[in-house]
Amino acid sequence: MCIFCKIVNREIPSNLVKEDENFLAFHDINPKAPVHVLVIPKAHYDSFNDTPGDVIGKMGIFMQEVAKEIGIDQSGYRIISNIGDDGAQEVKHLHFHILGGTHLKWGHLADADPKDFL
Ligand code: DGP
Repeated sequence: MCIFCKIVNREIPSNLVKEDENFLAFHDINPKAPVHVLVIPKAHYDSFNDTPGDVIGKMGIFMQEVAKEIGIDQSGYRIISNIGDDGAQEVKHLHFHILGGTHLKWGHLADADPKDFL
């Protein structure tokens, strides 16, 4: 069983932010911003690639509610889902990162010089 399924089953503790019948939101163990919340479906899907559209849609509504409840909906935030090897996905259970609580930087994300992409 994957680590996020264990969080769903309460076999591993998490710092919970919000829960409904389909989804969980909890604080990331290794925060990259003052606010760093992970949102996962209770059902296991390996990544965004494998997840039905209706689940993604419901997750979107749930994430809007999370952003409002943690008070970052007006100040702004970023949602990221890492997918597969090139996406640097570590945990193979669909999750979205909600990042905020400060003005986030935006820069190039690859090791190579951006000029090489042109
Ligand atoms: P990624 O798969 O690279 O999109 O990121 C996985 C994230 O999950 C990473 O930011 C750290 C977080 N994480 C991994 N294990 C745990 C855990 O047991 N508890 C919590 N709260 N977060 C975890």
